[in-house]
Amino acid sequence: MATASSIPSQELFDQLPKHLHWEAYNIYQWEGFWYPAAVIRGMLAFRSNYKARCDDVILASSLKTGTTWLKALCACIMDYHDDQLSSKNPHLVVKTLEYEFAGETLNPDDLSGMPSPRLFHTHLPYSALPESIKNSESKIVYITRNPSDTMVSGWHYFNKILRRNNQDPYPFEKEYNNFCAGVHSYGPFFDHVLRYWSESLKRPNKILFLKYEELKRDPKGQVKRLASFLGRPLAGEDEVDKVIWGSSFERLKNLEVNKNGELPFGNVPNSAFFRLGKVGDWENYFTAEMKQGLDEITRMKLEGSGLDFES
Ligand code: PAP
Repeated sequence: MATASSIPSQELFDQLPKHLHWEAYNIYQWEGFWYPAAVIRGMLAFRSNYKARCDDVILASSLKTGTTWLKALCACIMDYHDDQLSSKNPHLVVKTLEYEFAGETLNPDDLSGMPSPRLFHTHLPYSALPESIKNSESKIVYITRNPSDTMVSGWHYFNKILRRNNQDPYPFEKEYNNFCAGVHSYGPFFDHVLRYWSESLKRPNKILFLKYEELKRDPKGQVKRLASFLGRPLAGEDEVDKVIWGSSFERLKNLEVNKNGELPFGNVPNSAFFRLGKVGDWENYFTAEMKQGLDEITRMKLEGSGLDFES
């Protein structure tokens, strides 16, 4: 197996464009996107070792766009008699593959021994996925969120996990500028979103494209759409309601495991994934100029794509 640690060397990273992320660690530009070194190693091991099955389901998202919610929703839909979420954080129920490969906590034998259908997640952009995922019948569900709320959510998250020792919060404006420039983990945000969007238009049976705001506005309609796409149509309104409640922010945030637990990698507190869970919190942080600036970038990037965001 090409292990995560065997590729690539630090010398190779030293030759890549790099950026000091949150005064904490470097992120590197690789094939057009920015990642920490461990994620690049994990991505390469994932690519060389993952063999997709036709009934795999891969959830995909950039950071802070609804990953935790989508993991919980799909866990409820695919496994709703066995409520794993009551005792496990959604990130342990549905694992993010490049992190597992980076930590060498998953190997090809574990993967091949898993019963079907397998449910996984990745933050990788479409272009970086293993060929076997792109070319097989396996399904992909992508979730995105309006860029302003995504940026604000990320600023809170990294303040919580990277600025623990009574440090001042990272300057909001700096993070805003990095986000707008696309220099952030798994960024540029718009390149990430647009490729999944265009693939979902080309192959709607392969890729389902969801928006955080639509899920908030019409949870019943979106949950039914998701369940049908996964080949698990829900029998009646009761089942739809069970999925909505089972994966809801209010329920998950208040579970003991998410109030006090920690993820095994990086000592990330589970509570860091449940902050506010609302649409429009950007209003409490952005100046009028900031909103105008990011809206203008959004308009330019999305022009002609048919995609839009609600904020
Ligand atoms: P990740 O990419 O690091 O896994 P992700 O789950 O995408 O993070 O983003 C976290 C955001 O989703 C948080 O948003 P906020 O900062 O604006 O509050 C978090 O509160 C929100 N979130 C987590 N779980 C749910 C849920 N079940 N329903 C709605 N929003 C949720």
